[in-house]
Amino acid sequence: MPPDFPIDLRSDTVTRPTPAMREAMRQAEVGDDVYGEDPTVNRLEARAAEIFEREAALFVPSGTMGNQIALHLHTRPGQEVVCERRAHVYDYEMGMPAAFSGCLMRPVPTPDGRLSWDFIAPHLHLEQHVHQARTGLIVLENTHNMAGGIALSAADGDAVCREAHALGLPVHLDGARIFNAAAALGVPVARLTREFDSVMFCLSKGLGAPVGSLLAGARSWIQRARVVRKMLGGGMRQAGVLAAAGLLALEEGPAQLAADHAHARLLAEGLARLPGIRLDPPQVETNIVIFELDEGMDAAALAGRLAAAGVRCGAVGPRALRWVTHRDVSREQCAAAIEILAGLLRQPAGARPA
Ligand code: TLP
Repeated sequence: MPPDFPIDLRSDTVTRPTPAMREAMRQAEVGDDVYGEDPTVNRLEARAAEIFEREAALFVPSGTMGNQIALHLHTRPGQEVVCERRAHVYDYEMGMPAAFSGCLMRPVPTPDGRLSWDFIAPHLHLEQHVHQARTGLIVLENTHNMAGGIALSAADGDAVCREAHALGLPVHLDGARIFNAAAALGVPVARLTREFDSVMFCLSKGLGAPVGSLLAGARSWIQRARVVRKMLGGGMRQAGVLAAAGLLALEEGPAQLAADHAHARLLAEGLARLPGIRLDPPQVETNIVIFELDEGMDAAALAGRLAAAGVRCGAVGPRALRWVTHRDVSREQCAAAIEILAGLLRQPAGARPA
């Protein structure tokens, strides 16, 4: 049977709610969450806090809002936030650290996205210098999206938190895909995130919910986060219809991720065999495959040709493409995506298929 088209590898955010999620949404008990009266939201927040072994959690509309609430609470205007050079908080959150929290980002380059203490330490400003902004926060990302979905181990996270805390610096985790890291490493999310001051994770990526992320942390910190969520217009009223899907994503989503990771490995192995493409398959640890094109090739143009042939993906650099696996792409679709790309690479860029 031919695979379904289009094959959408743009992101794991493109999944549609399952029939079970739709049914749970239909049946969801709701109330006004701004008054704390939505029983389904309250259940989701309690369950997230339990899974992450934290005092409390807060349902937010998006990962971006969750990260920016955390940044706002951990910093003061005029401070710096240290992150890895390709971090989502730096490149993809609309300048909100500056716009909303008055902070400057201090992006730190690393060869592979692993922001260890040795990379961080030279960029810290601990004293209030007359010329330099003081460091207010460190942000790690796990998995690291634009570093090819690499998973940071519990030891990696613990080490940064230990050193930062010894200097009185908080550390926030952008754990949009922390369940992918947990699946890849075989370690529970509570263990991977234990030492961080706050954690954001998304229900709306590999776990398959239509909307939503959570912040987890200490009870008093989450109470303050609730206030900042309202400032940002994130008070969602009868959000139980969304939380109902989120609860299913939280309970049943993680089991799906091993298949997504196997599909990403299949893609990586297929891509590595194609001419003009550079990628080291063992570097693909989770559901994100980023690959480089040889000199003279144009990623945006190739993405356009792929889309015309039924494979949707994004250019993440002038010569880099990102393919992301998720519950709505099958093994057959992954195999077909490789075949389609192989066919395009055999044709000169301007040629039309017969
Ligand atoms: N990432 C999206 C795009 O914004 C790039 C994607 O398609 O991967 N942290 C990380 C590590 C993320 O990858 C994302 C989304 C977010 C935060 C923000 O989540 P949302 O989209 O819910 O605001």
